[in-house]
Amino acid sequence: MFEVGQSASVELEHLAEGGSNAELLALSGSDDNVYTSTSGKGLIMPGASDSITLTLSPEQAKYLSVASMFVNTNDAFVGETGLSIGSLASGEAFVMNMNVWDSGTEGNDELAATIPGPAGGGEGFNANRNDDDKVTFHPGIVSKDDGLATSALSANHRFLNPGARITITRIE
Ligand SMILES: [Ca+2]
Ligand SMILES: [Ca+2]
Repeated sequence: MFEVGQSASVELEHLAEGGSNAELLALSGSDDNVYTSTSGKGLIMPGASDSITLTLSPEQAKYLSVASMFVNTNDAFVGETGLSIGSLASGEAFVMNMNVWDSGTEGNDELAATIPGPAGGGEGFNANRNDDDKVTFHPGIVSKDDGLATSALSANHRFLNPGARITITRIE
């Protein structure tokens, strides 16, 4: 789904900037490397969780990638790419913390006009790339409380890595 230090795909740009997963999900119909795809139920609030069940053959689908926009940021997302799941035994579970990544497709200006979601209500995806065009660790946000006067964000929008925890359980 992504490679650290490389350009994000346009599909990932849609997710990171605007929260749309439709473009990534559509790859299972057009990209031979994507066996299947599915969506969560929607917004996951801090401390909350979601559960998704996938039916697949371990011979055909040995790797799992997962990503979600980090709301109230320019282009942050949380996720992991290419998690090896082919050797999980029935009943076995795998837990890991997931990093917050900067998709590198939009500068972290924190302006209301460029941040969709409740804090900004601004633009989601646009096709321009005015950041370093590399997926990197997200440096976090500054916020208006910490000196960025033009920021639409306040101290309670700040975050630290990791951004989420995933548990993968093979159930049969
Ligand atoms: Ca960025
Ligand atoms: Ca963009």
